[in-house]
Amino acid sequence: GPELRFPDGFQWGAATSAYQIEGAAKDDGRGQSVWDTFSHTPGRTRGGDTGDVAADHYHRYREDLDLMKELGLRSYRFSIAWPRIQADGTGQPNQRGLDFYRRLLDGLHERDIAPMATLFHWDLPQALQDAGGWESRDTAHRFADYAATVFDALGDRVPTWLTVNEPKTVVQNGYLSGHHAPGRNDPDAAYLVAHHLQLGHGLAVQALRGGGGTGRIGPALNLHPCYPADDAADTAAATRLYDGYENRLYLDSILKGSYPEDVLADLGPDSRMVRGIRDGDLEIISSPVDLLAVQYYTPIYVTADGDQVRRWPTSEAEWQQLYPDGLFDILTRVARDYDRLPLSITENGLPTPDRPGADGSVDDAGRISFLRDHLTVAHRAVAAGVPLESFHVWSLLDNFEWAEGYRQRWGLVYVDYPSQRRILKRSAHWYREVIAANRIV
Ligand code: GCO
Repeated sequence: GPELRFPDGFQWGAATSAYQIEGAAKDDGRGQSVWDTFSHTPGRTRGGDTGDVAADHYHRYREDLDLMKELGLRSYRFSIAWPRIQADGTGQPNQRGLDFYRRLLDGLHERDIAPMATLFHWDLPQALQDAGGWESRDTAHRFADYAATVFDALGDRVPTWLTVNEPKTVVQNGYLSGHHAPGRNDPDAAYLVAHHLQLGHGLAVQALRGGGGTGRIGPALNLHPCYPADDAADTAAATRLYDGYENRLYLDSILKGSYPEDVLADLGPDSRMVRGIRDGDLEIISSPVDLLAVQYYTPIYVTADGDQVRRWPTSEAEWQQLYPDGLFDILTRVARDYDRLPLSITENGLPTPDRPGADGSVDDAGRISFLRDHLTVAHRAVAAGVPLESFHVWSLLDNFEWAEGYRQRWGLVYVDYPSQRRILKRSAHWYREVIAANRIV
């Protein structure tokens, strides 16, 4: 077939997040986060798993940096744990927490790997949750203060910042289904939280610009292309509204400065969200960004009743249907509808039932074919003119998969948790070849 070569300088990467890999939950003055509380609450995570130790990356980051180098990564996306920087979410920064990220950043620079730092990947300081969490408008201001602190301390070392990771997941999993922290089941609160997360995003963008930061900044959104399950007119209408809640509620506000009318009408004027929008908020939320980070895992098929149905085979994560073309649809759509902003794919990946074989190797053929299929689609999008700069596999390492605990393995690198030994899976060896060749192999 044709050579699927990527543009020169394409940023091949892998992604992680702090609570999922760091462990060291009490080290160096780290405060408690909502995920510590949640995972330590009986019944919340599979097998009672917590992030207390995780992949022990806080202590093993040098070894992990060497693994990244071995893979040939050009970009590494990680997150900064707010409770390491401000144990209670406010006030003077904790120098030891900042020092950890400074050491990590130095290690990346020594290895010529570009850092991409996420400011918030769900580990809200528990003290802020106790004061209302993202239901409280003040949390958005606390987030901007924290962001400004991090920009001051680490800005010379970070070329690209991401603000809030997947605000939608906090809304849907944290406040609708409740299977993520803080474990709430309150639709009216959920959409107020959506507004405040986006307000926090916009205030953080302003903090970077206001502080004279030179780095680029943007949001990290998990986008779900929504398709009608049949040809009926009702199904088309239901799919359109579903798309509003999944995609436009975040894209239109951040990139166009307005919330989608259909979603606002559906929420109604008495909803806490609609009542919580103040004059000027949408100007803040739509402060100009430098890039859009897209995370793609699955499409959604919608029925006339506005329910989801399964149409394609699912992965070990039962919410994930395997449909690579959805990535093409979402990339071309955002490139078309949102001013051709530079795009990064900051997460894409698959859980597989990995186990070392008799010779100690881990043969994750399913992950290789998943990534090959999605990269083929990404390549097609680039050929169609989509300004795509980077691709980050979720994830570098096996890690704490939130409510699923450690059983689901998403890494290119296998982690044997009892010994904390790392093993490059077959997909890691394959990805190294892709990066070296700058094309799909
Ligand atoms: C995210 C993701 C990751 C997950 C991955 C697999 O939102 O950034 O939830 O943290 O581990 O998506 O589910």
